[in-house]
Amino acid sequence: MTQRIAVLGAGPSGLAQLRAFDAARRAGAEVPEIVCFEKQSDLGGMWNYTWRTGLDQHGEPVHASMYRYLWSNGPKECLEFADYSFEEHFGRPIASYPPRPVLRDYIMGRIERSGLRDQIRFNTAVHSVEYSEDTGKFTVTVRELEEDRMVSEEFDWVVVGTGHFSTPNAPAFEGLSQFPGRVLHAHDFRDACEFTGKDLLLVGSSYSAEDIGTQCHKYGAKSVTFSYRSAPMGYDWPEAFSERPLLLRVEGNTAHFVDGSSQEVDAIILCTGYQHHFPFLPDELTLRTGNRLYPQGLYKGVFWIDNPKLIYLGMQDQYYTFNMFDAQAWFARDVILGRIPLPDAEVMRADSAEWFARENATTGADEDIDFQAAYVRDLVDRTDYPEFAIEGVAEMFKEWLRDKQAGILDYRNRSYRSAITGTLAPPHHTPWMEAMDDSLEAFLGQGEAQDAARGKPRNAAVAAPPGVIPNLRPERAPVPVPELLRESA
Ligand code: FAD
Ligand code: NA7
Repeated sequence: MTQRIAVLGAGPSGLAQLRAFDAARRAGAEVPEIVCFEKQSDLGGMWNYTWRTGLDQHGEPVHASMYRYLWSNGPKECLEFADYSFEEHFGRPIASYPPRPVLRDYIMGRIERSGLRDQIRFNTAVHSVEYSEDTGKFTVTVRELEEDRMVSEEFDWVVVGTGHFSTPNAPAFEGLSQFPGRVLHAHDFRDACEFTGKDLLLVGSSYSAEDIGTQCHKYGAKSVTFSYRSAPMGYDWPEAFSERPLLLRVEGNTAHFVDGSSQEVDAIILCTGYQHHFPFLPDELTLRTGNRLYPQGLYKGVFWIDNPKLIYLGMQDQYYTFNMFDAQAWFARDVILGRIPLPDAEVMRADSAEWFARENATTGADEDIDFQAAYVRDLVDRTDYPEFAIEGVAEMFKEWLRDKQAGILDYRNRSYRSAITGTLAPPHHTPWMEAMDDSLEAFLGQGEAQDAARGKPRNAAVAAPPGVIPNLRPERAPVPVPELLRESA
């Protein structure tokens, strides 16, 4: 009898699983029946925007943590699918840092062109997964949201691709309940314009703090104060920004920090990260981990060692994203198809422990990047996922870190070379700080919409001499192309 696979979630991870099986089917393999359950009404996962916060119209938790005007926080060349380039999707090269709708379009394009939409049951929230030792099968119970009906089906395999940046980690601080301004977690942040003219306090010192802080500055916040627990971000911040140690308490509008300093603030945004949260899984199948590069309990970062018919995709902290999810999905596919045998539990545990120790031994971001590159390499080498320059991409990530150090408000104006097509991305028509319109049309257009928004003539992209990426800020000299990117041409 044909095996059945339940894929939970139609974000980049779940969709990678659909694409992996489709690639095998196109190559002549007989593949299992796949049903993908997605509680949203469309595919794209986190990359779908909604104005909603809290619970959705069906009473389900809103998944989205992305906000208006969000632009990719890393070069698109670092996440490009090895089997579907940006150039193939858009028909021409595009700039390295697209806004959210452009990346969503790219994610969706690969699935639409493969005709895989039919495998997804939208408006269907997974409510429970149970495993029977007797039958060796999972019972997946979903709520069909539009009909408000519970339905159960049996599956041989379950692939969890429900993401881990949706359930806030929201610590309490003394005095917050009396604070006269708005207090929210990054998960509920939607529109920087709400904070124009305000003094903001952002607790946290990672991606959300950095991105929400710089975005609020871009849209007119008066000041942005970051409060860190472990270490400041340490960028060369413009005057409107400051970094303070951890928030101690709030009295009225005054935020007090552990070093005795204080600051008047109008609103507080907790950029304190997320929890891995799987309310639909029983205890014995639940992954419990912090946001780290090698969560424990998983073989090759995907197979639940205690019951390897349960697969988790995308549960790692992420430098690599879409291409890593693909590498995982191809590996999972080949195990399911019987092409790759799984070793016994003890061997899986030892392998996992080795990777875990290796992650613990890394010091600093460059080594973390190399660690994740090695992990992706380990997976890609075991399947027929198209080869891509994984180590070259790692060097791009390091370059990206240096770009951010050089200018936290400028780094998105840089260009990178595709590891898939070899094309160097053209500069965007508008510097990021002046690009107020994040629509796909404005991004792919010639910059007229941005000119109108800025109310001034366009700072046209100047043709650069070979080997030089034009930097669109007029007051700065052109930036030399890093050696490593030129070499990979
Ligand atoms: P998700 O994209 O989160 O998708 C999970 C899917 O599962 C969703 O569609 C959800 O509706 C569905 N789901 C959840 N629970 C259920 C359920 N019970 N039943 C049915 N369906 C369910 N990555 C980058 O590469 N570049 C960036 O610039 C970037 N910026 C980010 C900014 C923010 C604010 C956040 C939060 C993340 C960002 N990321 C970025 C990381 C991003 O999460 C990944 O790119 C990617 O979306 C992860 O894919 P996923 O499929 O694992 O999870
Ligand atoms: P991260 O990267 O997990 O970072 C969480 C941050 O929150 C980090 O700076 C933590 O400090 C801080 N944190 C966590 N708990 C606390 C408490 N109790 N008090 C103070 N500070 C705390 O999450 P992000 O939301 O920034 O990024 C997640 C994804 O969203 C990412 O992929 C992005 O692209 C967007 P620490 O450094 O651990 O001391």
